Amino acid sequence: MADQQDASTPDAPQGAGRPETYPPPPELAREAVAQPELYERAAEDRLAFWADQARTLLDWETEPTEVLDWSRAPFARWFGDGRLNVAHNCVDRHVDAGNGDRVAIHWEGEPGDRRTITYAELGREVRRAANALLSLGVRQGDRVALYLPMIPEAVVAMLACARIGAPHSVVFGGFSADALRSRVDDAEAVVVVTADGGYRRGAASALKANVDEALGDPARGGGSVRKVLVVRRTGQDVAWDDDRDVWWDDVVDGASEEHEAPALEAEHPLFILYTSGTTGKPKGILHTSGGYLTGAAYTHRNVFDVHPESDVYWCAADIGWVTGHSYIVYGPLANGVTQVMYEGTPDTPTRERWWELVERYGVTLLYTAPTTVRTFMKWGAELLEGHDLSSLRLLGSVGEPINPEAWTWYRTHVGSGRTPVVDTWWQTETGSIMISPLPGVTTTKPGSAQRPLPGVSAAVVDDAGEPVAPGGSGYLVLTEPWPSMLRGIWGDDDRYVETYWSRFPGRYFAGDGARLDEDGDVWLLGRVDDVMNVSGHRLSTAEIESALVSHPRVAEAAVVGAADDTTGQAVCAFVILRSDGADGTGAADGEALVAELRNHVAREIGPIAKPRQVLVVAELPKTRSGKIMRRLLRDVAEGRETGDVTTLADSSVMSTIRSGMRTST
Ligand code: 6R9
Repeated sequence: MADQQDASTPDAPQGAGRPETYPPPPELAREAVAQPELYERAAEDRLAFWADQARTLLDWETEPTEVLDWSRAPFARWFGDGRLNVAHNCVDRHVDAGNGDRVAIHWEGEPGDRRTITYAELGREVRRAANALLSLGVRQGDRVALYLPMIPEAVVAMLACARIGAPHSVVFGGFSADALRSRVDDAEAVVVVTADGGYRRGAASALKANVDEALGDPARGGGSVRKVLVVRRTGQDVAWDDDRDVWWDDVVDGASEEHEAPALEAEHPLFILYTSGTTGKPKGILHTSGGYLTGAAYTHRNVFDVHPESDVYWCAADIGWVTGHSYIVYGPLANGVTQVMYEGTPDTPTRERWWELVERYGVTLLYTAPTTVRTFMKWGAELLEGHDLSSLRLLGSVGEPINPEAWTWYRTHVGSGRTPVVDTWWQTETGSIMISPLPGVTTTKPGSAQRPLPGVSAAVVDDAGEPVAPGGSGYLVLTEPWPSMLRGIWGDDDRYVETYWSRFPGRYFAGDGARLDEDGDVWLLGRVDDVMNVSGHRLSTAEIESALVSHPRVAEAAVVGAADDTTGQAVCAFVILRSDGADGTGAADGEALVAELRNHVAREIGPIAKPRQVLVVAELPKTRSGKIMRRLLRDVAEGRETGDVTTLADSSVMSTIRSGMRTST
């Protein structure tokens, strides 16, 4: 394949007959922040290693002498006698160290408006916002819900909450009024910070209107929310309740710039972030201060090889997800790096928007999701060709397994065939990256997240909880507590114990399937509910999707296991074709192509994996964070009514798929 040849030009992949691997570029190996002895130090004394990270990466008002208190396992306390202020660590201390003029955020709105914010300016804005929240009656320990677009005020609001010790609960701006209501209610938030709207795909979304709907008629009372603080972003008309609503401009701009950051206990709650579980009710994942910030700063620094004086970092996530929390706000700012923040979608106004941003700001480190990489693949590499992407030196991936084709395309076309790609596995619950290559140390292997980071202990175990041997597959568990681990599920201790610590007592059950290869590297196989069992063989949806995407006609694929009378489950595949497909004519569509794709999978993985059905579709149902909702595809494959579609980014996708199927049969 052309892609692979390109990938091998600057540094030849190692090994013949095995998957291609890429050793770190020699200069990076010499100069990277993380060197091989990091693994040795962590292995020698894990707790001393973490204590050392906490002390060296963070500024403590009272340095901790305790490391881990696991006496009430699985409820952990890390650095329990330490005191610090998270916002001080993310902003003020960089100004105190003489770096106030360093750009913290190069922000770009979707319509093209720009703001450059230095650490000194960010500090003033955070202190003003902290005073404004206090003036609205927010007290230490009160929860504040944030429902905002990707604008600097989102970062400011999070840090202002952190500064005064009011845990925030960020609700993704694409969520509905219903979703917002249930999260506000569960956390009993006293203030909601929102905006009139935000820009996405050329249109202004209606955030304030959703807040109004979520909170209902204030006259009825009953809810916990006392004030709604509204940032003016789009200027659109909004309904207004004089008693409840206040403009950000009115209360923040005029507030004092003076605010003494209180030293809070290391275990003071920092935020709640809701994530979906296997049941309908979202789980409020609770993170606290000292351990979380240690994990975020440590992983950001070492996985992205951060050099704050020279790097320009861009994490293209939304602050509504944990990736935005740990790798837009807390990790990067704790490390004092300069970053790019972008409000909108990659195709507005053109499909070259990202590459213009990389060029304009000289982005050196880029972190995004496989689904985005595959979208760029679908659009075609030509779109990148007119852009100078030579500033990029490291690429990261997160959110789902990245198939080797997408990994290789990312490295070849975005990374000009020379940058390391780090595939980072972690979860809302883990708070920070757990499994990932270290860019100056690890010889990377497309498609594998490879090894637990120094200080992290993971294993792949079978049904009985026994570690599998190299070559085996099973369940991913974390075998020792870690500083940025969740401290619980908000208001539901039993569910915390039950969900994460009961399947394999004493170990954290991640809910992901994984395989260990012959080298002992970890390959994530998707959620265990996405692992299929076909005639007694364990097959991963991700593995078959990867095989499908390796076919030149396929841009994206989603595979589900559908009930089958003979084989237990059967493989059912949904594929989107590439617009720049091999023959370009679409002539081989229809039955011939379906047969070809089925055979292709059989060739790539084995006849057992051959899909029973391949359905060509125009779109796949995805959550707003880009995860394919296989549950809905399973409904289609099994001929059922589609279940709850409220978390879909585009709720019309399912009817498109169904009507497409009707016309094709
Ligand atoms: C950070 C984030 C967590 C789930 C996780 C897993 C999947 C995340 C992955 C990955 C394979 C990776 N996941 N990173 N799977 N390789 N590099 O995405 O958090 O939204 O809580 O999702 O995402 O299935 O269990 P969250």
